[in-house]
This record gives sequence, C-alpha cells and structure tokens, in this order.
Amino acid sequence: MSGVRVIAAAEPFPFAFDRAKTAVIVIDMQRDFVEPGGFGETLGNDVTRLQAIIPTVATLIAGARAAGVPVIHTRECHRPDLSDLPPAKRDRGNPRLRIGDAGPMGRILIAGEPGADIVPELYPLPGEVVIDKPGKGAFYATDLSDHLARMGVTTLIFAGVTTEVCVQTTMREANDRGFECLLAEDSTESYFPEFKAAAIAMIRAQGAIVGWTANTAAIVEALHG
Ligand code: C5J
Repeated sequence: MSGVRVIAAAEPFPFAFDRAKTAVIVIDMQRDFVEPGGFGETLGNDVTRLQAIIPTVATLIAGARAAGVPVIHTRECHRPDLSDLPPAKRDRGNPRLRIGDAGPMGRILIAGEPGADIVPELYPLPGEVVIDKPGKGAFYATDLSDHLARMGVTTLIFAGVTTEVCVQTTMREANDRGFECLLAEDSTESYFPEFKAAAIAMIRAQGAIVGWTANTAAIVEALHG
C-alpha cells in the first residue's frame, strides 16, 4: 500500500506522491450543475460539457477505490433555513432562480433536495466522506481538514466541476494548507472551455504554483503501479 509513485507525464514536471497518504476529492458532481433541467442549465449554461466527463470521473473513482485510496465527495449546498447563505451569494447576478427557490429538481442547492445530490453514476459508497459546503472552497466552514488529518492524507487528487470555480478555489485552499495538489485534467470541466484552459494554465504556471495536472489514465496507472 505504501511507496512513492511518479506520474512522469504530469505538468509542469513529474509528480511524485505516496499512495498511502493520498485521497481523491471529487468536487460538486451534483445533479443541479450537471443534468439537463437543473440549476446550471437555468442559468443559461450548456450542461452537456459537464455531463461528458462523468465516465472519466467514474474511471478515476473506480481506480482509487481499487487501489485502496479514499474518495471524498463534496456538494455545494445550504441549510434549508438558508442561515449559511449570505445575501451576497443569494442575490449575485440577479438570476431568475436563486439558491433556495423551488427549482426543477427541488429547492436549488439545498441539502437533502434531489438537485443538490451527486449524480447516480458517481454516487458515494457507504463510508466515503461527503462534505456539504456552503462556499466555493471545500475547506471553508466544513470539517474537511479534520477528516484529512484523521486519514493521514497529504496529497489530494482533484476532479469535478467547475474547474475555475469550486475546483480551483478548493485547490488553492488546499495548497495554502500544505497539501500537494494534482488536478485530473480530463476529470474536470467548466461551462466555459476558455476558463478551464486558463485555470489549468494558472494552476501549473510558475513551477506548479498551485499544483500539477495530469490525465486520468496516467493517474489511475500510477495509483496501481
Ligand atoms: C459554481 C461550482 N460554479 N461547483 N459552483 O457555482 O463550481
């Protein structure tokens, strides 16, 4: 189980990690962001871009599980009484539908509602950590740090949506907390292809200032190597 693995094809240079101290974190693969008829689509986004990565994320999750590497899932959602939803977030952009309103899949981004849950294809197994987070970053106002400390995790492999919002924010939070961070390039997506490309470029610029990136196939191979 222990032992250092190296992903030679990672960018901007090879990525070494100890599998025994690694977790995969899948950010916000929720029905409201990914499925047709959800909140993401009501905001005018093309959700087919996000739907397309589901099989690749499934491959990453399966590879981690088979290697004994923990998988952590996050959901961006709020309490039903909205006590953890700042007005600045609820009102931003003056959208037709706001967080907490009745939407096509229940109340939008409210814990326990169908739309706030993870897509069935990537559903957490019993016992896997699921973090409900009120912010874009998964460390803000959650117990993620405690879980990672308990698990002895020092390296995080990132997947999920959207690349430049919740994935990048969480990666930056993790980087500041001393975690080694790797983004699975083809297991993340944005409604805006140019934002995904820019986020990946920013992450690995200046000698991996936020972290590394690599393809899912190379990551899964290294997890099993
Ligand atoms: C957004 C997210 N884009 N999960 N949330 O609002 O990236």
